[in-house]
Amino acid sequence: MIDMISCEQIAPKTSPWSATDYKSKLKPIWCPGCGDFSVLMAVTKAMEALQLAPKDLAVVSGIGCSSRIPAYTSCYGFHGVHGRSLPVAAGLKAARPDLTVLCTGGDGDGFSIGGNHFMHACRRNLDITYVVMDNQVYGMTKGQASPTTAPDWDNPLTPGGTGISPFFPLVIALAAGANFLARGFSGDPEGTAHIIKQAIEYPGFSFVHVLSPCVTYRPEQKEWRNMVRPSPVEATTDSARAARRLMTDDGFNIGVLFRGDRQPFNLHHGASKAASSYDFGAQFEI
Ligand SMILES: Cc1ncc(C[n+]2csc(CCOP(=O)(O)OP(=O)(O)O)c2C)c(N)n1
Ligand code: SF4
Ligand SMILES: [Mg+2]
Repeated sequence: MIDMISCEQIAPKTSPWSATDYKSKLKPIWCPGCGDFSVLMAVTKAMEALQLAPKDLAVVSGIGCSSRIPAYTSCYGFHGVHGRSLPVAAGLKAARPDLTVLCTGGDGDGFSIGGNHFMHACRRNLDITYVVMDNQVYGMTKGQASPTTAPDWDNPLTPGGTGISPFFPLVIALAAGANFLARGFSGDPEGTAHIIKQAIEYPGFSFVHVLSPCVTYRPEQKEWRNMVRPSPVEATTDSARAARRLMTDDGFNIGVLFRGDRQPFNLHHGASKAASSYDFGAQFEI
């Protein structure tokens, strides 16, 4: 189901904005202890740090527990179709380049059904920020393995594990052309907020991979708290160095990892009067 809401109705205040001003009146229905609560907090704290008026912000998502973020924020929101958040975000950015567009979702939404869109969003490099809450499982549909699930995760739906190598989102994003790469952890909402703020400020396609435990279907992920660490090295601007680091990374280094120098996609590239949607439509008039 697709919902579009008017932010003027629910965020009538003016600046200065607090993190609470960016929260909607809806109470999240996530399981107690779900990492997504902290990611929501990080998103609203990043918005506060940026002091962007809610009318200038849009949060777009697909389907999944993590994809409920637009319902819980008070800016423009679009809770759309499974795996299709990035095409919607791209279309919105193309039509309204003045808006800050944040796309949010899960590992199933973004890397499985939405995997092709993920690669091409990186390649296209529109000025969008994509925050993925990775819990290495399909939480909403009760615990199936996702593309980031380890091959030996033994559970009733895949006894003995899938036996399939996982997808490495940051490596794929780098190879496909994303301009800013970072990893966050839901257990550190302040740090994640700072990362999301930097990602929004950075030109081009920014990808923030957030480790966000699913306490219901992957309770062992509570251990991530003891496994994460700040990245031992500063973000690099060299894509070859970033590739080497990411290929040897164990998945628990937190921070900004890569800042690229690609120019964001020029929305006016090749645009001409003849190619405008008005004239295109006119070609089909009968
Ligand atoms: C086209 C389509 N296929 C499948 C589904 C069922 N479905 C809903 S959410 C989901 C997976 C969600 O996993 P993820 O994106 O990792 O989010 P999480 O719930 O873990 O946060 C699936 C398969 C759907 N809604 N639409
Ligand atoms: S099923 Fe998992 S991801 Fe979904 S709300 Fe519960 S803890 Fe969070
Ligand atoms: Mg998931």
